Amino acid sequence: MRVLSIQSHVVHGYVGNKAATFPMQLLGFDVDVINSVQFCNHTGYKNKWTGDILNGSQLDSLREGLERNDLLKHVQFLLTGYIGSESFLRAILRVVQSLKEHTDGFRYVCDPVIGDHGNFYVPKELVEIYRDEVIPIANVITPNQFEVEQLTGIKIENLEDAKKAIHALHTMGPELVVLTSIMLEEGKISILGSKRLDDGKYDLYKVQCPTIEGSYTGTGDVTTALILAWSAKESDIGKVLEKTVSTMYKLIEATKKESDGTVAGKELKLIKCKKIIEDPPSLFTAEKL
Ligand code: PLP
Ligand code: PXL
Repeated sequence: MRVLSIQSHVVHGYVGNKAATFPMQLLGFDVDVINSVQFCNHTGYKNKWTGDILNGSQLDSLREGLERNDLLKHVQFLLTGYIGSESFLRAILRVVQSLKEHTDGFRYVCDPVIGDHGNFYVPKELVEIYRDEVIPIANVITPNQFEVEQLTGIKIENLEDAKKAIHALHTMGPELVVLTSIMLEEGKISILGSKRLDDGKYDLYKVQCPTIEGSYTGTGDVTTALILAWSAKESDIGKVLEKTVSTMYKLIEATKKESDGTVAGKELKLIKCKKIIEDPPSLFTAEKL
């Protein structure tokens, strides 16, 4: 199973491809990697960052080279995360188009990164492009609460709102919709996963786990990589959520335990958690809704 992953590279630390590649490799995937940026570290460090950004035409050039050497024909999955510009997002659309032509059964797993907790990480113009052009050709999407609200216009205050938003997202195209980190109850985080069945109905599951105090960077990137990997191996969406959430919980717990409170000290302890990623413990049970 081969994935093409188009995300950030950081020299130090674990976000983007540095966070997503290792878990997918551990779970048995070959990962072809395009680095959309190369920064010294993630953008949350106090002395900022240095490095370069790939533009849309440079991505086109890599795609053309891969096409010429017939290297897209074995790529079953495309994974995209944080994308910072309209031109790069449009070049991704051309990659999806090409992969659809080269591989039968190809799946596009899209984390529509827009922002979190009311803050935009990307130019607002990208919301419309995600909604109208990207989500309709994605098979799997993993938005967080803020992203769902931006994409659907539905504010999520309870489970009924979440169900309405999931329905709206399925209607746009994707067969698997995973809402990562929805706040439905104080002190708990809910992850909802919904798969469209052949009869047009949805199989919907919820997993809840306690929130771990503090904020960690790259968690969303690992989450989407795990959803990609486990949903390729498991058809039961409840099991996919259980394995993903259990892995994330242990990973964040281990990171917090080792952290000295500095930004560098809060980098995800991915390597230390190798065995957990490969064989997650059963910590949480998915509830069928
Ligand atoms: N924390 C836990 C325990 C999770 O299971 C998940 C996603 O599954 C997240 C956090 C997601 O984090 P983020 O809010 O960065 O998407
Ligand atoms: O985790 C998302 C992400 C991706 N890429 C870069 C980042 C971050 C988060 O800070 O800095 C470069």
